Amino acid sequence: MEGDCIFCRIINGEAKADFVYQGENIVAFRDIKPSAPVHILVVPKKHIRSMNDLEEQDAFILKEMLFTAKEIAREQGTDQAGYKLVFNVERGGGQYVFHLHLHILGGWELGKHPRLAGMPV
Ligand code: DGP
Repeated sequence: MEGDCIFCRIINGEAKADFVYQGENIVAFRDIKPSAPVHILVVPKKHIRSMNDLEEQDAFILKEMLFTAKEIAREQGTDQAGYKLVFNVERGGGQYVFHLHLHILGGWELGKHPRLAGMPV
């Protein structure tokens, strides 16, 4: 727990979030500033600053994050159409909150993903 970390405060119930999953090691909640129709953050309860700080002993956390993301994508109905999983790493990678998290971005109509604009699909 880092006192000034917003994700630690959400995990501890000191700040509100729209949770979609709460497990022993991992939680997931909706991003406050969504950049996709479905935008959910998968967050370990343990405070780890970024992917750069992930240690071998925490490999199980990464595994749980990925499998939880896969399950949430299915529950949100975006698994078949497709989705993105993104880790932003440090400032240069666009990281803003320095508590490890995995973005699930999806819910676009088939062929309407911004990356595919102008491409024949
Ligand atoms: P990143 O750039 O990878 O660090 O993304 C951090 C995301 O966290 C960003 O998309 C906005 C989201 N976010 C920041 N503060 C809050 C908050 O207080 N609540 C929720 N639900 N999301 C937040």
